[in-house]
Amino acid sequence: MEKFLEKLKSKEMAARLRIQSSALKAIHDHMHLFGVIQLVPVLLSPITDPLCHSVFEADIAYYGQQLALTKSMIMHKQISLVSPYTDKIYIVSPNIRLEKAELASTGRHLIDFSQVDVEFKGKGRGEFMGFTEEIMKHTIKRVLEECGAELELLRRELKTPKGPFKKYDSREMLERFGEGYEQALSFESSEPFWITNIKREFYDREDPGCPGKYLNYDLVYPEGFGEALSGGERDWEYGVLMRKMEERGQSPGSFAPYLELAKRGELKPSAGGGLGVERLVRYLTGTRDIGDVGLFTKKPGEKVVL
Ligand code: ASN
Repeated sequence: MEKFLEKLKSKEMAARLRIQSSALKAIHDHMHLFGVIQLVPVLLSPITDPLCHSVFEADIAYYGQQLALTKSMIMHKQISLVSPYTDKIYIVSPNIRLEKAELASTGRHLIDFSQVDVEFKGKGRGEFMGFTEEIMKHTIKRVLEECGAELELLRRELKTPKGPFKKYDSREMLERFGEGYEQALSFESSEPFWITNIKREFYDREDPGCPGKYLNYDLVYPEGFGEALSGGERDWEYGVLMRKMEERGQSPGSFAPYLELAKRGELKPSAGGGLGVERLVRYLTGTRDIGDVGLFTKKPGEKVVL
């Protein structure tokens, strides 16, 4: 409790919260300007993101039904675009991922965090990546304009990136730097950059003309701050989704309503991604430990105080 109170009452925490508030307002303004419709988050559902790494499950039994706490709204994003009248959506979405304790020391993992989750119907990765670069530049610019005193208090030197952000293929980077390529590149970069073509979840689109190539991307912060956003073009066809689930050993029964919509031809091509809110604040404020960026942050394996 002492440690929590000290964090809660600190000047630095107040400065970080003001910067977070300014950044979120800048993001909402940008979305509004481009006609992206805000949805409210889904916290509980029979389906959620399978994720490509293992976490403890967070399920709740309710009147004989098994419901999962949201790991990400990826499938709900695709489903919301079934409407012929909606083509661009976003949500500030809380996600629960009960990560293993080993991840506590990365400085960037929480078990309860929020992401700005975005999806555009009928768009490809080029358009989505361009939009993301603009929102990132606009947000940093706004924080610099509005939060000079707070940045100074935190001794953070922040610059608006010039862009366009560089793009690196994950396989080439793996050969050059080995498994830790993302972090190695992050440390040697001074502007945010993209990693493309990452083997990941069944919903990330595989290039039909080039099997094994993924039309997805991660946006990575410079100065060693690591991943900012992950996303991709999506697969939407029933047969393709079924094949990819099978390849990953995932049971179609766990995604039944989503697959039913795919089978009916209701899902549509789209591209999107999710920008982690706490990671954004971590970068903007130059805070190395993500546990310090918010009031109620929960790191993997640590006792939850509040
Ligand atoms: N939000 C991410 C996406 O749109 C998915 C995730 O967070 N796992 O691709």
